[in-house]
Amino acid sequence: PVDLNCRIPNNVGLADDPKVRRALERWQPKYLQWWHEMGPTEYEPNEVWLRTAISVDSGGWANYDYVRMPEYRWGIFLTPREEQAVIRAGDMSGAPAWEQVPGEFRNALRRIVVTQADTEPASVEQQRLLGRSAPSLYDMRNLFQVNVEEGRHLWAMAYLLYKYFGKDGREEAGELLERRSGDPDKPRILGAFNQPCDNWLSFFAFTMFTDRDGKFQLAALRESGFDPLARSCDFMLTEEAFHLFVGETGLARIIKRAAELERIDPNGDVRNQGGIDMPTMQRAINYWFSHCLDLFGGEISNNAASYFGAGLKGRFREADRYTDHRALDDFYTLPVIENGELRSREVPLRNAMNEVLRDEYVKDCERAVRKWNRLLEKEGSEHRLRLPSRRFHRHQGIYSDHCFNPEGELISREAFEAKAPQWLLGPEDRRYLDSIMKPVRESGKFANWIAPPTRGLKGKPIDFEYVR
Ligand code: BYC
Ligand code: FE
Ligand code: FE
Ligand code: FE
Repeated sequence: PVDLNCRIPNNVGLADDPKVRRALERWQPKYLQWWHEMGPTEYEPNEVWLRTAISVDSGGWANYDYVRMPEYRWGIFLTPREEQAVIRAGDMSGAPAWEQVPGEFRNALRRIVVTQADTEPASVEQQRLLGRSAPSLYDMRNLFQVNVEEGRHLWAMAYLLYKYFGKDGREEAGELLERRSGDPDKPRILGAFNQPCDNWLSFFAFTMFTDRDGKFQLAALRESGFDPLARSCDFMLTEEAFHLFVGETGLARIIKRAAELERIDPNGDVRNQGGIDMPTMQRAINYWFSHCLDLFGGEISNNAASYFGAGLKGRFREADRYTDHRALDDFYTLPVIENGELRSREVPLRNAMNEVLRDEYVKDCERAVRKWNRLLEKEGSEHRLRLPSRRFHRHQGIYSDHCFNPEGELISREAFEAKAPQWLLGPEDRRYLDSIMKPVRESGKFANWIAPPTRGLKGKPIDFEYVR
């Protein structure tokens, strides 16, 4: 049952857990202060048509209403317990899942929870000024929906820290509100969460590619043997689906509009018409996709092997798709660099678990790219988009000390530097994007560089006043 009358709406029985409830009630004003300083501050007075989780079953969950963001009721929701949850991966697979943190995995689990938690406020910080240049009220509302839900994901992880990790957990929960995206002295933990996301092309690429890392990491964690973490992540995934929708359809709408402008312009020059041309789109894809590949960690990783072995993380749909949950006998073949050349190498499967998850991620991204290319074809454009090789522009793992072109061929650093402006979103693109991203505030109107969506949200028309 969901307790909505509590200061913190929840289905974890906070009312009967005074110690944790009081601790979270002390954290709440600090969280709100952080939101006030680092969230979409300029829009605090506005009413936004937001969905709020009020129950964990599908019917009551999606409750839509006008809400001022600081009054959004950030709550703690876990998917209800299964009768007999079991450890789904690793050495102990099949044994009963843990309701408490096992001592021997305490540090590893805390680290996973803190890393997951840290990305949530980071993304709000990265996106805090985008309201100013929103291409429509519909898009502005979607931005804010994503922001408040990332805030709720932070609550989900803060709850785990307070409930299960004692004094360390309390300290970590405090620090989550102190690190800042991009701050050289106290940066966020993972690379992509310190990159600027200051225009709407980057916002849509971020929700397409970075939130999609979230989808796959959360999917790995929903297979965790630590049941409270598994059930938290399971519920977070239901919210994540909307973030991915925003990203994938946002990029599709830019592509559609670009194809229209290409037809209108006598020279097919999309920038001349104030749109976002496909070479710029390709650079945004290259930039965000490569940074997001880094979020899966090293290709060959002892951390990954021990997380899997201990049952802290599973593979994508571990319980449904695999029969051998120990993964002790198999190998994974991947290209490594030896003596300046790419060579195949076999590594024990457990050590390649980051790469196994990255494979699922890449497949999902490829599906979206195929869809965009069908759209380009349908709209009569000759342009086609593609994902760069997973070796291109990496900052983590075995490829990060070498340079590769988007086709994945080893090249010299000089050759890479010389081509980087053609391959990656850069200062010239940012200047151009800033110049076209003028806010549009009239209901039902859209900036020139993006097509309207095919329909509004939750039965509302496209010209509904999503923010007022
Ligand atoms: N940046 O063995 P390795 C989301 C570190 S997104 C900086 O290769 P491992 C969301 C690593 O910590 C989902 N450092 O990697 C999306 C280690 O450090 P130490 C977030 C990095 O540990 C949008 C060293 O490099 N969730 O929810 O197997 C909006 C070697 O590590 C990076 C999670 O990440 C990097 N990219 O895997 C809002 C799930 N990559 O030991 C939200 C929890 C690696 O040398 N996290 N390092 O100090 C994990 O499971 C793991 O930490 C990782 C890394 C998969 C990220
Ligand atoms: Fe999230
Ligand atoms: Fe998300
Ligand atoms: Fe770089």
